[in-house]
Amino acid sequence: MPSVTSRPLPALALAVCLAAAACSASSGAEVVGTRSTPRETTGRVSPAGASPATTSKSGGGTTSPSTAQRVQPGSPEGLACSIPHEWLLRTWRGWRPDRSAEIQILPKEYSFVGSGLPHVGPWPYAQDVPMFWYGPGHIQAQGAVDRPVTLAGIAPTQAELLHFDAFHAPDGMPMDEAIASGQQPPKLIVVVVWDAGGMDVLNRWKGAWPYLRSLVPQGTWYSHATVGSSPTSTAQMHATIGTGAFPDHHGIVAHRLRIAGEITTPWAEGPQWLIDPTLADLYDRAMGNQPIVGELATVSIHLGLLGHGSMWGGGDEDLAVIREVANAETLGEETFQWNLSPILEEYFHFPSYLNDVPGFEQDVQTVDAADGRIDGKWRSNSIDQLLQGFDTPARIPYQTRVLEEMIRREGFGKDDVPDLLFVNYKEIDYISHVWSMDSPEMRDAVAAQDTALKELVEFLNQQVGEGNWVLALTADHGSMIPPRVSGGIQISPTPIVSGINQTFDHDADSTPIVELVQPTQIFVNTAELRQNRHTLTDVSRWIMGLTESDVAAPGVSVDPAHANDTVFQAAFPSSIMSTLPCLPEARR
Ligand SMILES: [Ca+2]
Ligand SMILES: [Ca+2]
Ligand SMILES: [Ca+2]
Ligand SMILES: [Zn+2]
Repeated sequence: MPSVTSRPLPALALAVCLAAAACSASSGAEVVGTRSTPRETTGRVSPAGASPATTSKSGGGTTSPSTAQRVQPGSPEGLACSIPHEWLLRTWRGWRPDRSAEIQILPKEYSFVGSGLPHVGPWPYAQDVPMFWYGPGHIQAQGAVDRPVTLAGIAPTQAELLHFDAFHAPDGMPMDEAIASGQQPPKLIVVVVWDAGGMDVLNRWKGAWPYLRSLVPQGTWYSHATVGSSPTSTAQMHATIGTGAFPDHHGIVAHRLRIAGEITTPWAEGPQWLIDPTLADLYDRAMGNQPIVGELATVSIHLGLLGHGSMWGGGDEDLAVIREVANAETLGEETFQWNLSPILEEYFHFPSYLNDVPGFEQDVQTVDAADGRIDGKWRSNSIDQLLQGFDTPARIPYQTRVLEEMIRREGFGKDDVPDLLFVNYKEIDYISHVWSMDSPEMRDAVAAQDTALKELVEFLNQQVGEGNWVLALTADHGSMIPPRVSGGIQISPTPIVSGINQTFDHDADSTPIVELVQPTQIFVNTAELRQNRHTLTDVSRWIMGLTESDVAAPGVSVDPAHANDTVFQAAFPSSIMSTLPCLPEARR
């Protein structure tokens, strides 16, 4: 893990800022798409501090009278309305009253709650993603398109490519600009997710993806593509890609969610917490389950791309391949074999021959040799200690060969019934958490993904045939810019938990008020809070007072000049989002 210091070199921060699309987004004017529905109008944030609630006090001319009357500056409503509108909208789309946490917490930008460099929140570094469509004969060869789009637009775009009119995405709008006029359905659509491969990652390593760059003019590249909801973690964003719905509709709201009062994880019981059907669920069933539908991924939280398999009434057992540790302690824990957990095997089919695909040792050797010495190390990292090489970029060419074997053996794209294939590549995400997006390890990973993309395109041209397939490439979220570069600080959840319990819990029973602190949310035992005669607003106000010295993680030195600076931009009870005067979208 990179060491965390409290303050950066300003020059370095500026340099990364200039390189990153995200920074221009924060200072740019809002761009409103002409073809979006209200729910998806999105992409660029409005300038921070320009919202009605913050300008009302100084008599700013943009204040709407009704907003000024109804929101008190400094109140929870005032704080919520003071953050950029697009960030608030994303937060609302990511929240459900029955499943999500009770308090929203928004650290000041680039600071973060927790460890392992999370990529969770409404900020551009987490939200800005690549969105590229490619497929001669099906996709317009036009390069960049400006209209803002979100991940919820992928499923309805696939539906249009398939001429599948019965699919109505709850939230997303099709990316019509991408579709060539008069196109007929391709034999195969492949959706590829570079997990955590946001625009900041690609902009930081501009020279590492020459092949993708060379494809851009031959396809359609959305230069204002965002996730569209917050929190931004893997499970819910894969489900948004699959369903065309935001988490408030599809129900996979975060990596921790409440089901019947208990906090659990999204795929603990298989696909059943995913409320909406995916495009694949509905299209496959409508076609009599004749299409070949499958996903090659890493862990079960990636399966929101694919859907419910035979759990969806009338659906069949689609192909699903992951490599998850049984009863894993974290959602990302991987093992050596491709597999499916017993609960997933009830609804999906696992093609076991994929474990026989050879050549991984050679892939590891290539990574070892790339740094100039065959010494068991990838750069300075012991390959053995990185899941015997699977946590190095060696997994990328290997997984691509596994994918090709699956396409060949299962017959994806072989006949005229269009098929759907979904792929998650996880190496960029792993590197972002361990070495950061600013590391040379990340450069290696992006370069390996680019090489694998070339390999896949050439394979599909040969196997399925040029002009017979479409590829969509995106990311489920971005990666955190590390504190030494961004100037953000690490906020430890421990003093937040103990502080809330000490301040508000005096009834001397053994039930604490705080159930769980997450990067942008806090789960609260509201009954316990009520018994202590306190409210979520009381707790939110207390959070707003926390300073850098209050929340320092163990072993992190606090810059004395900033020790008394507060660390949160906003904290408010989640439920107020439904009635905020500054969020009319919530009342439509
Ligand atoms: Ca199916
Ligand atoms: Ca080496
Ligand atoms: Ca087919
Ligand atoms: Zn992810």
